[in-house]
Amino acid sequence: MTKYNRSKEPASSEITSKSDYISRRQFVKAAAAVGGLALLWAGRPKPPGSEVALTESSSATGASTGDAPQIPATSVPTPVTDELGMALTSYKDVTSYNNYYEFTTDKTEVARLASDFQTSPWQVEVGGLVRNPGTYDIDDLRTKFDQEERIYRLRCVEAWSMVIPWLGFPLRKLLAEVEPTDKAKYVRFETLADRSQMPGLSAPWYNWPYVEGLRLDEAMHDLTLLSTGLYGDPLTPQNGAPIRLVVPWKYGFKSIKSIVKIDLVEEMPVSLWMTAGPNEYGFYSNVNPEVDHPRWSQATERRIGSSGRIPTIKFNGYEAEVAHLYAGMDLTENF
Ligand SMILES: Nc1nc2c(c(=O)[nH]1)N[C@H]1C(S)=C(S)[C@@H](COP(=O)(O)O)O[C@H]1N2
Ligand SMILES: [Mo]
Repeated sequence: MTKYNRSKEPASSEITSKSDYISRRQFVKAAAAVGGLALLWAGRPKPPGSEVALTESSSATGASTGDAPQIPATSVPTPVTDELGMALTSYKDVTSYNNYYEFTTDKTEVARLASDFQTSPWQVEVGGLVRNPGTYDIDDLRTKFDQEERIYRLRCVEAWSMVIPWLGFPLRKLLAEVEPTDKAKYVRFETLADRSQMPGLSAPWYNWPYVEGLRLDEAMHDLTLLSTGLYGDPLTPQNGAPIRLVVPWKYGFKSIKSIVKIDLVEEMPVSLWMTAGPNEYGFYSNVNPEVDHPRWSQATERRIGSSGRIPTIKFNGYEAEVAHLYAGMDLTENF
């Protein structure tokens, strides 16, 4: 699997050493082998100059390459940034600044409180309005479906964001396996709720278990991922091990962690956040800089690991891929 430099990646123009060069070549090979990443990158619009140069001679120093092997350049970029040229958030930040209310509402304490969370054995029950209900072991899910790498922006409703290289497989592959019936219109997801392991469950003002939902067409979209890892490793407990949803064009809370149950249903599921604050958190929760949260603006965001604020992009930058799902809908009404 891809070998990542887990600290903040230098800009490609700063990379000069041969060992970096070689490890970056291995990156490219791994990415190409995995396939998903290469395809994802190849198919997406790139701003001018965002292409990562892969030949040593193109490094900014112009230093002699000596007897370095001359490997031909390839058009497959290494996973240093997302497709918009935004740097990956460091592994440390991704795994130490987390929202996981079953453990605590203190983002910097989740990792510690979740460190002993039992994520094996683990089963996911898939049922409801399907022809082939089934209980899947996490190990079977990992081997049954090819694990792809997907670099996605994660935009929390609280107006901070990250760029994360996930591992996983599209949810649509699992849904195809269980065969939703014609009656199925929505997918409902549920997180484990184990009071012996999750101290945050003692907060009585949340309607546990954590529940989330998607419309069936949103769930079938190729961007919608069931993630089992990040930075080439299995998920850490604080990031939702052993399996969590990632829906990159929606606010982060839709990306439900540590899933134990997936049901195909006819009615729109009521999520934990819809119950907690119906005026603040809607079912759709698409990232939208034009619709403010009642208590703060959604026009800008704080990228973790950087200073200052950057503009928030409609649908978190995935508008070309997903806007058609909401054609004719009032996105202020359906927030
Ligand atoms: N079960 C569960 N899933 C959850 C949450 C949670 O508290 N419980 N928090 C959500 C929120 S608000 C965000 S922003 C993301 C954070 O994911 P990360 O910690 O992997 O960055 O997880 C989401 N999934
Ligand atoms: Mo969030």
